[in-house]
Amino acid sequence: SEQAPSILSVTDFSASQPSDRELRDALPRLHQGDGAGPREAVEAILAEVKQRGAAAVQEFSERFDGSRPPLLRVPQEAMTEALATLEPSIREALEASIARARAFAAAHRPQDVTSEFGPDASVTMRWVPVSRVGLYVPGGLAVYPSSVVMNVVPAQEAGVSSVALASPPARDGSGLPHPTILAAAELLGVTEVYAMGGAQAIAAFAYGLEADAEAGLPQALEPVQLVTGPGNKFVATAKGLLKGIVGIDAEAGPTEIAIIADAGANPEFVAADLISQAEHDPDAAAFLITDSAELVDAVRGPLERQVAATKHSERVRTALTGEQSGILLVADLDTAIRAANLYAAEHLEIHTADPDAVAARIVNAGAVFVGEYSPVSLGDYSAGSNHVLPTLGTGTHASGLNTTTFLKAVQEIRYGREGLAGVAKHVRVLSDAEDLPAHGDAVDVRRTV
Ligand code: HSO
Ligand code: ZN
Repeated sequence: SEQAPSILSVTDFSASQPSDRELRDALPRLHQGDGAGPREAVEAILAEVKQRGAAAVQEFSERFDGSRPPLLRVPQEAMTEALATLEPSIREALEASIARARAFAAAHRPQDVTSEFGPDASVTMRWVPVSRVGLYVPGGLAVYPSSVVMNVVPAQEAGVSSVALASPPARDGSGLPHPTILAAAELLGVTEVYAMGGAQAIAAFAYGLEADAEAGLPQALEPVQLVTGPGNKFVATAKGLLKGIVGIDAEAGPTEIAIIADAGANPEFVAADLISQAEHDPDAAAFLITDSAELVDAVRGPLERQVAATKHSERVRTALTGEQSGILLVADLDTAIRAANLYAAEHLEIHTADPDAVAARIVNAGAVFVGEYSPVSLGDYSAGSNHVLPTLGTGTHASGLNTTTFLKAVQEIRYGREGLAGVAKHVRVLSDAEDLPAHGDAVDVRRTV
């Protein structure tokens, strides 16, 4: 048989002190083709949905998802039925992850804060939830009821009053999203659910859809102000193109895991965790950073054995042999930490003798998993943290989905006659300096009456 390409090729910097530039160049990253993406196709879809509404959404579902949902709006009976027939152990597990996610999200509702600048002068920062949001839950290779939880819970804890959810029709002929998706939504009290996916779903959220009984849309879909949730290339491109009309969260790319491990790390754990995220997608990234040549050797056996035994072996092997995955061997933990910060992984695990000390020095990562008993898959489902996280290095400036994603900060200015008089001369001077004298006049007119 043909020789398979090797899993996780090694870049060896153990005998040198690489500069940031050298480290950055050595990071495993997927080099996307021409970068154009499906832009033209998506532009056409957006225009059609804008013009023809629900009927166009139905047609695109038929073309891309293989089934034309007779009902675009999922009827309440289907929601109730999905929850009633949900396997009890799945319900129990979902309820447990909802409870932790809710406690975590509730803790991050920011306080309104007022800054006083004298008896008659203050400014208040007031946090206001986005009025209406559209949450997208992908179909594709897997079914993600956990993503329903991760999107809905922080929106609810932020106080969003209107939550709509979209997910593509499953390929089971029902024309509805997968029953576990519906059950999770029902469990969370989200009743406005649409059987639609891809770019057409994002367009429907941004533009809204007029009621269309023939398309199974008895009431209009009102436009939303913010769309969140992961999706494929078409969804990401649509979000990018609609950014001016609707708010979006980060455009999530394929899953990434990086692990910083030292000589004391357990190679079985390291291998299992790299494989767990590689399971998502042939484009998923798995990156081991270590100062131990012994660990590089020790992880080989467990990797080969676990990859061969795992259910999605082929997908995992593709991900682990891809240019986006690899092992970086460095001289010391300082360099490992530097590499991790340059990489800015969606998920970073720390398997070292003092994981807290390493974690304290991590500044770029979507989420940090501290110590070898905090695997990423715990965070994917049940830790209480969110699993919608920045990928492709955007962890340098972006945050994972959280309560504040669904809030806006409105600044309230509250000055009285005296308070205004206290700064009037400065406004006058600055408005003249900018050659905008009417600005100063608007203050002075209040001093002369
Ligand atoms: N690791 C994925 C989330 C997920 N895993 C959902 C399992 N289900 C992206 O962070
Ligand atoms: Zn996962």
